[in-house]
Amino acid sequence: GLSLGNVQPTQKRQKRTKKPFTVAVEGNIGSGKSTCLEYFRKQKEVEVVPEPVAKWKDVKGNNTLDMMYKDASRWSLAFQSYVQLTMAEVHRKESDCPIKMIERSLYSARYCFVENLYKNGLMPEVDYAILSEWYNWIQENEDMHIDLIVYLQASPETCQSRIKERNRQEEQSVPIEYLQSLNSLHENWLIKQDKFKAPCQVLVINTDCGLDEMYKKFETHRDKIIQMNK
Ligand code: DCP
Repeated sequence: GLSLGNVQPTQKRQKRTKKPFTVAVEGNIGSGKSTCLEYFRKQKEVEVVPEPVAKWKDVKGNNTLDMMYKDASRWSLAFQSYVQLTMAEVHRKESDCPIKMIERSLYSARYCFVENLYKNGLMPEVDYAILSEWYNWIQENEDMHIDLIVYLQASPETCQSRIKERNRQEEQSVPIEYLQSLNSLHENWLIKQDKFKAPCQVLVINTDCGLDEMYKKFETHRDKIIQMNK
């Protein structure tokens, strides 16, 4: 039969020796996460792990991100289950740097994106139930620890204009309502913390501003983020 290996999850966790201070950068599509990561990549204490979006766009030649946007009811389970797998790998990745900075997390995939698809009737209930069970299993058996969330807070209008500007082909059909709904889910999770609780401290940075201003804000918060590791 199929061998699942005999290493128990707790043993796996103990084997993970290098535990960096882990920071997840969260925020709506177009909120400025890539810009934030780009800034922190220049800090010697920080190892940046970008989102595995290139993998999502090429699963044996299939662009699953595009497929999801074109036919969510059909493809969002395939897409989100692959997001979940590749994000679990990001969480598990060790680092030689004292600080590991990741783009998004398993939490936002579940609490914002999967939730959004289901709530808006774009994902069948059975798909939602299966993904949620997988998520719960990962949460119980894998290391999803994060120490700090940097929440880039931006209005849906700001996000929409950045999406238009950068012109990523898959996202051109994303309506403002989708961004509004994702924005509320981020706010509920990270600010109100009603249905889902944030797993750690949240640092909020508003990014309804130009690029120069954004870099200034990241600089202002840099020491705070790096100091927290001490
Ligand atoms: N995505 C999704 N479900 C997830 C994670 C991401 O549908 N669980 C989608 C949304 C975007 C694309 O993947 O179309 C990339 O999303 P991000 O918002 O994570 O990354 P961006 O590059 O858009 O972020 P930013 O503009 O803030 O740099």
